Amino acid sequence: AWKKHSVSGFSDKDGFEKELVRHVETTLARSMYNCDENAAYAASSLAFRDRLILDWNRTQQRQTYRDNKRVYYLSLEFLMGRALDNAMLNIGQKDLAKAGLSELGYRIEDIIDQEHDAALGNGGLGRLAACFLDSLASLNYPAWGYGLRYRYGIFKQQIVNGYQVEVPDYWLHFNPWEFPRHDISIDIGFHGQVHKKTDENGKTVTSWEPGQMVKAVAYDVPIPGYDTPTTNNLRLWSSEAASEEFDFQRFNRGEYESAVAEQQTAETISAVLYPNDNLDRGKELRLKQQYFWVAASLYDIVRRFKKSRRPWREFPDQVAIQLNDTHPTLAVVELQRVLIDLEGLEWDDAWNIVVETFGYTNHTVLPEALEKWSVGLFQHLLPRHLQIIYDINLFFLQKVERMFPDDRDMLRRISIIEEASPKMVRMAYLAIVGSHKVNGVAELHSDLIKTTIFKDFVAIFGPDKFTNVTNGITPRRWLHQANAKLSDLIATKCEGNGFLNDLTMLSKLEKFAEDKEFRKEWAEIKFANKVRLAKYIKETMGISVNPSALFDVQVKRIHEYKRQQMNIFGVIHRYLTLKAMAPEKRKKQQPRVSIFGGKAAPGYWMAKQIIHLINSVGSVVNNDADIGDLLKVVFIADYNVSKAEMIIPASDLSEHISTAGTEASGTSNMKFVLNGGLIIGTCDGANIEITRETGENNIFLFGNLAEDVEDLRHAHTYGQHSLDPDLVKVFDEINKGTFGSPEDFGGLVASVREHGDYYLVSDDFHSYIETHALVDEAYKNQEEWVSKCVLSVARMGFFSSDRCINEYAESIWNVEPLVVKDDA
Ligand code: 26Q
Repeated sequence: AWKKHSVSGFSDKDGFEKELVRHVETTLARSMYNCDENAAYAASSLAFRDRLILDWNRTQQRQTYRDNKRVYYLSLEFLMGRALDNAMLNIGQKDLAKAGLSELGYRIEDIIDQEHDAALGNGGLGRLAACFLDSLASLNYPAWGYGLRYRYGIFKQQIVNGYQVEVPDYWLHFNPWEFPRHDISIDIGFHGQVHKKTDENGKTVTSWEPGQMVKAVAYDVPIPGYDTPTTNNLRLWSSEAASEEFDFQRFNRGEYESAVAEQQTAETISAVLYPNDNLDRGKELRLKQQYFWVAASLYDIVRRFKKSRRPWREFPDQVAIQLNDTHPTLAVVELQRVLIDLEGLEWDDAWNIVVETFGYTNHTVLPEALEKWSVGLFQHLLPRHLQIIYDINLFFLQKVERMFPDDRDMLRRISIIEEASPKMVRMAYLAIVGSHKVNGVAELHSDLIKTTIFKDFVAIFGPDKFTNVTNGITPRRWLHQANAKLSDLIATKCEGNGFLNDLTMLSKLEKFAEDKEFRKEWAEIKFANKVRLAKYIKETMGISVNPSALFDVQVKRIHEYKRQQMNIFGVIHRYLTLKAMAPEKRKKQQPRVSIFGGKAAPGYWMAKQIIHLINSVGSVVNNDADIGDLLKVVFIADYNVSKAEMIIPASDLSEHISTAGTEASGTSNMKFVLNGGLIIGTCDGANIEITRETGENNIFLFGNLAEDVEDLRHAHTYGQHSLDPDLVKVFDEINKGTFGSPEDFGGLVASVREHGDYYLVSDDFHSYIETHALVDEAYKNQEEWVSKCVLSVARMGFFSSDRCINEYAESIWNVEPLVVKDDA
């Protein structure tokens, strides 16, 4: 029978140790006398992996046998981070492993630390996909993720002389968490010709004869749920040369070199994750990646459906496919192609199936991030798909013309093909037309897409097609795993660990916000987390920071819209203010550590200048004897999931300060609050809902509102832009050379001064500085500060990705959990 937790865990710590030793001695062919931490990590992983496999097989058998509707989450990014810690916790056997490892002479933290992050994503969108997989499994939904098995994840960031340097992230030297399925391989076509024939019934049959074939090979990754035997599957596709036979013939013809070259070309498709976050740069290889992944995934899904021998019209009753942004939108076209060209369905019947099957999640309103591909590129790479897109567009335009016969401009605005030169395919429009639901990721964002970029589509399809599902995070990784001590303390006041499955149970903490003893324990945990981070900073950068100082953290991708530049300008302002003070007064100021982290896209020049400025300010401020511990500036290199697990629990204050209306949701804001930190932020994305849930007194909001942004930008363009006087002082100091050659930061200053200040740094600066002063004031009263933190955590239940996944399941997918208590 299925127990509440994993059926397949170890019986006891000795059972675990035995398996660990067996893997060291046989699988790894080493001796226990020569077993370093890395080998102990490998063996521990193999031991836990064996346990997962049993649950995984049973879950898959059960799902196949019951044949309920399944969810397929298509995402080009899965930012998974480490797997061992997560597997131990989800199985419920980390304590046992800790005891076993300790008996063998290892500290479990050191073993966990050996693992290389699986970094197959850029930032928010990729990490969201990973949180969703955790929730889908934990809630027992029959669900698969589909993605690409990149050979290189997001680059590793080094800081050299204050500048970002990118190093490739080859992560597959040893990866026990994936299972190659060489038997599951699919040939994917590109290029070639389209043929039209008339069959014996007079019906036109279209076929595509590709000019190039590439083979997709499946690699499966088990996704364990928390406190349940459900273990779902993440299938990642790897590209290989299509047919060895083909190469062999060429080899025999003496074309060895060109055969090898072709093989390498094929392997290139899944070689590297594009490191752009919120930016579209129409590269041909990226479109190839998208089609390769989408075609392989759909082939797999369709094959699974066909085994059930149901009629095609039941496809949407068995299959829900979610498009994580527009990156997989070709799936809409590919399914239509399969149904009409290969399965012989009529256009309308096929199209109804397609639309019922897909849901589309939008993650951005930034114009530079909205995907477009040139018609010419499509014609060259996917000629048959281009025809189908034209047909989809034709039928759509005809419908709109009937609805709005007098609005001539409407057709131009909503056409899937943008009539520019070159002509472009607008992927978001294709995704909307091809899906039955479109959702944004936080309330403000979902409202904005309805009133701005997709306004016409609301008029055409009606408001019910558009919905909101506010993002969430998994409390397993982001509380239980990252902050075990806080999680344990919470458990003592919330009747045990139940809050990890039902985060609304955190509300039981509310009554302890005024409990002195509880606050003391709470504060001690925060302090210990800060000590751990301070130690890391000392060891990796040689900078001493005082763990009693206020830790002010901004960690996320570097982007002008996220406004790290405003943060560092604010730090400079603080530095100048401290310098100008009489020593007596200075001594009384609140000590602070400003912590930054995040990667810049390699081609994003302005983002790289921001990193350089932060580091340059750090080397001046950190070595100024007048300042001492009152202000330190630290840039932590190579921010990633495992670093986030260390940094977030150590924050007192975190910064979520995007120009209002630009950050679709943000999810780290939720992680910081859940770990007992407060936020300084703008009225943007999920900050607004966090405020509503936790209370206005427990967040430091500042700045202009989204509704005012357009007018402010307009004013800038017409010269009505008087720079904030405090910001002018900051610029003057930069230009004096205090932080190195002013030319190095010329772009940053000019973007505010000369180029219209698109992100409203100057407009928000005063309110930002004032609000930081309020933070200093509030932090002086530690009792009250901690009580704000406790209240906030108590009110964070809404932001679990479990709530979020249940909303998708009900309002978009129409799927139900497969309850595992009774055995199938
Ligand atoms: C597009 C075309 C070509 C190459 C790359 C891309 C590309 C890649 C990644 C475009 C966008 C992304 C990532 C976007 C992203 O992470 N968006 C974030 O999604 C989070 C989850 O919903 C939100 O919380 C953030 O607000 C949003 O910025």
